[in-house]
Amino acid sequence: MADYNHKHIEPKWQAFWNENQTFKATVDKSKPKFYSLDMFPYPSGAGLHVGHPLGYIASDIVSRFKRNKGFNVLHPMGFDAFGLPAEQYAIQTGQHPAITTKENIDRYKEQLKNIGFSFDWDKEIQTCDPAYYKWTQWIFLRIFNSWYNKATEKAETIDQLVATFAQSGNANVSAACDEDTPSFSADEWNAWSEEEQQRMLLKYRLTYLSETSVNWCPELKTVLSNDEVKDGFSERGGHPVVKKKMKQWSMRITAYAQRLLESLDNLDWSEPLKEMQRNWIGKSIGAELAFPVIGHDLKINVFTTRIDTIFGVTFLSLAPESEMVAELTTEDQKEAVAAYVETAKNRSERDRMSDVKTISGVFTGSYATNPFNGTQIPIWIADYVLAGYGTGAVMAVPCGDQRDYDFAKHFDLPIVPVIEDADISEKSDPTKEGVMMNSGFLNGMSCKDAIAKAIEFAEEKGVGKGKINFRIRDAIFARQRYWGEPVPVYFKNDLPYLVDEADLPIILPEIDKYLPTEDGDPPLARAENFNYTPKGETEAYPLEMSTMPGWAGSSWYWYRYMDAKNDTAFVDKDIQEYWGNVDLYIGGSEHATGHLLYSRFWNKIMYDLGIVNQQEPFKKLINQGMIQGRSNFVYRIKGENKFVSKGLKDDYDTIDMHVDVNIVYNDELNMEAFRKWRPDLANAEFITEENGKYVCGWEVEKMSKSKYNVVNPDDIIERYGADTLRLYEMFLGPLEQFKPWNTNGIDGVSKFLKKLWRLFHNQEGEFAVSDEAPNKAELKVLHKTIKKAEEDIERYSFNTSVSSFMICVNELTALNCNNRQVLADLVVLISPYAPHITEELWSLLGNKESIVNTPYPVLNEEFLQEDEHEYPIAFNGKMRVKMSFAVDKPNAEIQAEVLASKDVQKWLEGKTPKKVIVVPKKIVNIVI
Ligand code: ANZ
Repeated sequence: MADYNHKHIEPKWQAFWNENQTFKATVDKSKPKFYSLDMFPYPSGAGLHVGHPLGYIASDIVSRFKRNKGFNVLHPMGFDAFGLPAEQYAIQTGQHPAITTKENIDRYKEQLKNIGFSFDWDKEIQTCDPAYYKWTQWIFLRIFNSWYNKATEKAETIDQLVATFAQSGNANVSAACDEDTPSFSADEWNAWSEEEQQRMLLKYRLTYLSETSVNWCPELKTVLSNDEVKDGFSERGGHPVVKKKMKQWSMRITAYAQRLLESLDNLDWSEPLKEMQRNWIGKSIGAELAFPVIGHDLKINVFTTRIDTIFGVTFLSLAPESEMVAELTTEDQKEAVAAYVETAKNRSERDRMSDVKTISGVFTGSYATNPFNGTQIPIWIADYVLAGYGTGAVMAVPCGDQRDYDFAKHFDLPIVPVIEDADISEKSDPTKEGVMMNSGFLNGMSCKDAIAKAIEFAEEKGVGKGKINFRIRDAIFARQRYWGEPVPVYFKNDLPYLVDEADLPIILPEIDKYLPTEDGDPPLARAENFNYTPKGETEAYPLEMSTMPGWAGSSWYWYRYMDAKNDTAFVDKDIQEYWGNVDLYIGGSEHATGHLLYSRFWNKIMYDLGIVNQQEPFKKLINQGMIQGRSNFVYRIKGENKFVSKGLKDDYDTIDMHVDVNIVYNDELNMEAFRKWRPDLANAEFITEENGKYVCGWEVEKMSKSKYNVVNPDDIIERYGADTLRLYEMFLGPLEQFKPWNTNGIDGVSKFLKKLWRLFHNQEGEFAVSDEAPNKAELKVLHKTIKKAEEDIERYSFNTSVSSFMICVNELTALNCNNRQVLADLVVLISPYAPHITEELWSLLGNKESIVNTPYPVLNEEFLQEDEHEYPIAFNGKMRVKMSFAVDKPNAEIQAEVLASKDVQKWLEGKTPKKVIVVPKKIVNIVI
């Protein structure tokens, strides 16, 4: 064996790991555990590009490192396999989404395996597998059977609640429940029919059916969650989204708003990510105030963070969706209101909010009274008021709020100044603003005091109270689509009931077409006999026709990995106890307010119900930055099939054209390959640089097919090997940063591995290491690298480790080091990064066991110590000269040598020093 040949080494060790089940993770209480998790991928049809494995490589390095450090590591991989793209493809081609999904998964697995990850494939999960979604359904049963007790601040079972209702009604129950929940006594409860009781319980359950206003995407024929909608269009596909009322499953995440917010503080996540969740949860401290409507037995409640501005209120505004609109609209305003509401309805909330240019609204014709000073104020309907926030009504203070101000200006409504120095260009912040003026009894106070005083007054008068509001809404838990988990619910008299646990899973039925029915029912309505006959009954009832949303399967998957094949529990209790929570989670920040919030939510419910033992699932989380594409360009002379090299393009009238980066090497175009790239280029001509080369331009852009800048890891592996790919991805820059994929530097990494290989081989290419004791210089280089590598990994700084390996190999090469002991430690250090070549070298060193479980080299600081120290020599405290001495040289000898030195003599100018002070390993001070 001579040269380093990745094609020989890599498949060999991958097969070895596979056969020996090297990465199988089983509970072993004699070792500390480490759970290293990647956000599992949705297997798309395009396969992996080099951006996808970035996070996986980082977590793999940590996982392998932790094994070397003596940890029992769980490092699994699986697939988030339900989802829209496979279903869209099914609609177009008729191919069952299960088939497409399987093909895509197979492709992903092959690609992942080529990269040499230390995954325990025995633990693989696929969310679309009935053996998996049985437990997603099982968790749904648990959630349906729970309610949130505000008194104990946790979820409890519905049975407990039912017992309380039977005994004392709901007077003493403090629950997170629907706003319209009435009070009832035990007698009333007990007198109700089973059906009436069930209907009432729906108002309490943590998952419930209710009429909600949803984001409906007519093109995708489904409801989308807020984070799936961007500027009024679906995130996937960019189709228009409209508001629609629909009976939907929701999950009561609002019950957990405060806890989700509080426990963020203790998580080791990046601050920006935590901030995104905080904003999404959106806690607002303010007050609710009631404005009586003149001539009606009706009050308009508003939520305000600035009750202190109450004397500046000049109108009220309602959301166009408000149920009060009809009642408040006077005869002569009817037409105008109807016309306005009709247009507003078709604009999404986001559009209405973000569109600052068009101010629209309409007067209802009615008036309300300011509860503080009795003034009459008109009631308007306004675009900028959201139905779903606060009370859906705003007390408008044009002098304090920009949107109120713009609205007042537009419709010529009065503006009463009540705050001195108010800055209305920004959303009001009570701590920043000036002093109250012309504001009744609040006059002259600071805003903060005025708020406290006004709330006190409102509470005394019974017109309002202090209130905390959250921006977060309950999460819709349904999709009117086929490719998702069936919801384990059937309907009897229009009321939902749970399927018996013993009958899970409810299997996704076969259907003829993956489209809604003619009547607009979801695709599952096409299934024959999609019914359920409860035990002891003969009648079959229809099952729920919507499926679960994309976030269901991913909201608990990390537990399933621990015990992926268990068919009697979602995870065995002891196993779950052992692996605990995830020690390191790596994934994209695009999941900040979706997956990462929903999984914390489910985890908290399961924790409350005693199903899991951790409050928070992901202790440490890192968002890897995206790898951007590095596009290449050629320059076509306008109207011709002629292309000019970059250096000459300014002499011609050209247009830029993206060219496939795979036929460009170090920015030099492969002209032959270019002619073969597309039929219309077969006769392309080139105007090259003087050296005959065609040089391309480049630019950093998103990696995408349309820009021809997608790099497939398979190609890199074929050419350079997986070890080079892994090292190179890390070498590109800090993990969390966005950075372009620039193949130009990959040769350097590939050369490094060849150099490493050569350390173990002689000139003839034979394996040759020496068994002599290592010398000091070699040990110093090694231990310097141990120190750096370990510190870097603990800080997740992988790029700096790679460069320290490069320096180390260069220094050992310069020292002609082929010492067995030094090289053995070195390969262990590099093995988490480049696992194949290091396994090979490890076995060449004569080891029979895999390098994977070899203890990590131990740092010995002694080898790092400098032999010499450079002393600054100071004269009366001023540094003048520097001299080096062995660190163990006695002070007297140092003093003698210093005084004898020519340079020192010069500075002494013939004087005799009064005193010479030697501070060992620090400084020599001469007093003259
Ligand atoms: C009077 C006022 C005066 C307000 C002032 C602000 C400044 P955050 O902090 O986001 O919670 N608001 C309340 N409900 C609304 C709704 N459904 N749609 C649109 N705006 C709404 O914002 C709370 C403030 O946003 C509230 O305080 C209210 O305007 C407005 F100088 O009341 B404020």
